[in-house]
Amino acid sequence: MSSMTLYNYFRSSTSYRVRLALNVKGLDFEYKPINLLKAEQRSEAYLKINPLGGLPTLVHGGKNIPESFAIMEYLDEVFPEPALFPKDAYLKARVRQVCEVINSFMHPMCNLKTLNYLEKTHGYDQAKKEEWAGFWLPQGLETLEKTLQEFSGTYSFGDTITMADLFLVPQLLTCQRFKVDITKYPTLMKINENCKKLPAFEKAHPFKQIDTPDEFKNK
Ligand SMILES: N[C@@H](CCC(=O)N[C@@H](CS)C(=O)NCC(=O)O)C(=O)O
Repeated sequence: MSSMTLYNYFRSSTSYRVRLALNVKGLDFEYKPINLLKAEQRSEAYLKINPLGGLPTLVHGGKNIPESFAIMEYLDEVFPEPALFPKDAYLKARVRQVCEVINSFMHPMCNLKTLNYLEKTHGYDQAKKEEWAGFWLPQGLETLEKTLQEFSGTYSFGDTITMADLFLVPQLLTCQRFKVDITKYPTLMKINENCKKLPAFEKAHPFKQIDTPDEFKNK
């Protein structure tokens, strides 16, 4: 049995990021599904390992690590090959910038707890949620497009996969889910298409997981 367990959910973009990091590094892990729609992330047992009730959490050698970015940096330190950051300090900072735009600005806007709050407190239906997403997410996409026009090659930073790609691809799928038009961003589209061809990305895709409902399989 693998010494790593990932508590995650097929469609969670933060879970998808970590699956990508594990696959890129060729690491085996046990997949523990936590169903967000059944609020399993707020069960007493899960809150013991992740007090904020967010996915994913990695358990490695009996120690748990919540927060996707913390998990991915940990994996990069413990399993350094292939490296997820460039060696150059400036480029490394710009890779982190991309990750942060996604992690701190874009992801929280359409997180389940944010949308649940809007629904319960302000009566948002699906159309209003899409309008909300359509206001916030393009601001992040424009920033990413401008940034990656400067740095991209085949992938976000030149021709080597970095942490930036592992954040970008899942976030673009979330944008599509909320009907945000990603075709307006040619650099992001190019990177997305190139990444999606890689086996590590194919394997991590939300529609290919053990907890993927039948309606999403083989799409
Ligand atoms: N910053 C955290 C966010 C974790 C998070 O909230 N993940 C979402 C899934 S993408 C979640 O579990 N949401 C549950 C909820 O909002 O109740 C991370 O990167 O791990």
